Amino acid sequence: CSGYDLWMAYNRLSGERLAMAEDLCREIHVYGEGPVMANVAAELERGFSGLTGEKVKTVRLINSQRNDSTRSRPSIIAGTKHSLGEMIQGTGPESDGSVNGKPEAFTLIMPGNSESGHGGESDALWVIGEDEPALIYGVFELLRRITTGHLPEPGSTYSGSPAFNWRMLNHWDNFDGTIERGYAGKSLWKWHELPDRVDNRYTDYARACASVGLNGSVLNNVNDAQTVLQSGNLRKVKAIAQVLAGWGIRTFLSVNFASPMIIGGLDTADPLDPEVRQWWMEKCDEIYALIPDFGGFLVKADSEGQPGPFSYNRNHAQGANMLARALAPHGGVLIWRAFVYGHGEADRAKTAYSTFSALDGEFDDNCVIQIKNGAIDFQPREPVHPLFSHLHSTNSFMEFQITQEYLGQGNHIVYLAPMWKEILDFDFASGLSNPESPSSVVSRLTNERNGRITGIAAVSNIGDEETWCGSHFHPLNWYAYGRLAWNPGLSSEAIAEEWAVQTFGSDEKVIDVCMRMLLPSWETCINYMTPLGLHHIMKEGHHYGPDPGFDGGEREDWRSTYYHRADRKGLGFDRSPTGTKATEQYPEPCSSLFGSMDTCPEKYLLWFHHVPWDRKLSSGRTLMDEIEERYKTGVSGVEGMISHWDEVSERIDPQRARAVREKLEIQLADAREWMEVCVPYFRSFK
Ligand code: BDP
Repeated sequence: CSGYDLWMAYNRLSGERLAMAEDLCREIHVYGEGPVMANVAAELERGFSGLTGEKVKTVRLINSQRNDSTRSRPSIIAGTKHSLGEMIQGTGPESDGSVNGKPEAFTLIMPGNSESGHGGESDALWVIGEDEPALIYGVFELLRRITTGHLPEPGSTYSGSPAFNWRMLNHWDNFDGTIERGYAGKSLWKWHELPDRVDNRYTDYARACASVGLNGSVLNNVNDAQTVLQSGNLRKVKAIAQVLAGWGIRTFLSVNFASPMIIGGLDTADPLDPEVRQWWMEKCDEIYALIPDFGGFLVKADSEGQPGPFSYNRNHAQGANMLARALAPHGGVLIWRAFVYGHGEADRAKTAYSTFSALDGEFDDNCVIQIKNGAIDFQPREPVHPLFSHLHSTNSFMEFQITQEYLGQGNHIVYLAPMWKEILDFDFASGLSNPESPSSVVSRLTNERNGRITGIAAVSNIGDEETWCGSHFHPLNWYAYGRLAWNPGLSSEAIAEEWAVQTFGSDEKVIDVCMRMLLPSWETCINYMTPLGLHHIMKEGHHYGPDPGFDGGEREDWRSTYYHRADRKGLGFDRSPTGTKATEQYPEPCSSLFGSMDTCPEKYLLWFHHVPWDRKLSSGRTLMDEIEERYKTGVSGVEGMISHWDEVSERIDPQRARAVREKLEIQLADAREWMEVCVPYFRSFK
């Protein structure tokens, strides 16, 4: 197995699951026409052919103007509310097929049992989509449930709809084919071949995204957007957008704020300049004429050297609104990143909050502020970004990073769903994990009051390697991100298990080992890299491997020593009221909880406090001894992953077994290096 098929391998089932799949695919009718419907029919055919091991030939795409001569006894009927029309009012199953009117919502209606007395189409399994994307999600849900053995009960109805309106991948792909922070080969997008040659891989990418419910894709890097809006490039974008649209995915672009100067020949990019506004309006007209379902723009402005409104003495709201107004007539969304720092704050962690909380309420309705999960930069663990507690009148998206820039990149197997859930479930009203609370991050982000736009984004880990993401296990994080974006209530366990069954098959021993490797892997990584709230002590620039002593380079806030602040007295960054007061950016009770060394959760201790070396922690050990213990635990965690894998490697095809073993060996060597570098380094201060 090369890994190319990801979690859509559709391996032949056995036993009861096989019998069920065979029964279900007897005759499949898909009602509708057009590219999405054709894709739905093709996926059902592909899925059932794989799952049953026999070529399924009975998938028929039926024009909505139903011709009675085609009447037979289908086993699956799939369509949208619109394409099924009258069929779901009365003549079909007892349910009216209502999918609660929400966009992208689907319903699966299971056939009744044989005694139910229904004949004809009532014996069919119905997949009904509120709209075309919904039908795609319904079909993938069905295929997933058959594969994992979780079909709803006979006669029951199951409905699904997404928690967030926008579920996006952000690609940091450059036009020269490289990927910023990409660890899985080159970019998927072959710009030099487009638009004439449209690689098949775009379709498989879109299928994979759609299978987990993703519906937006930003094609290019926020740092490589100077020329994307040139007309020739837009025609290339259109070719990709057409493929993605067939799977319910809208295309977005990262744009450079100075585009009117770089490609438009103007001498300013001032957001209040009429010519600049006009330029953007015309550019948007051009884009939408080519790509009518274009999603919108993502902008990194006044951050790490990217141009922005500051050059003209304008603020972020003025910059964002100008672009939003050019997109608004077409229904486009403007996503503006909150990743800003380096404008005179003593603590980098505080900048985004101070900048954007002051502008709450000033952004247009089609603007969104996209905020990284933590206030620094995708560290192995960060406390939640305080800005999520504060934007009351501004749309905001969560930004996660799937690509493991700071977590061992393409080499370390680290399952990230537990990290994302820790952030999403965080409750500002208690400082604990409580997703149900109205003040939890997830409640705040998904609350649709006043027609807000809701969404979640993540920086992709996808490249053109055979496994797509760097190893056979790395696609799990793409999968898990999509599943959580659809339903943040899913557990990390459930997601890992369904991924493993779809990827490796249903051998219980293999699944059990995958779970034992994956579930603790994030804590293991934190232990061998940055325990107890340490952060940003990686090697400079590429961020792989330890360099806690790094004290050079151009910026103070890129140095390891800036973050850990080790000295004779202790270790950690004092962000409490005796330090930079970053803890005061959190609402109570979090502000007090984090602000005191006595109440601060140990996982964030060195993030918020400068802690004396001899302070006793909850284990009874001193800070220094606890640090050493954590690094050791991290290393033995990886040793454990290897011995688990060895238990089942013979039950897995040799190619994948070997490839995973090799990655684990690298991970172990790296974990040891982290321990061997960091423990003596920190001890040297005592
Ligand atoms: C940092 C990356 C850098 C990105 C930046 C960003 O090191 O490559 O450009 O984030 O998010 O994590 O813009």
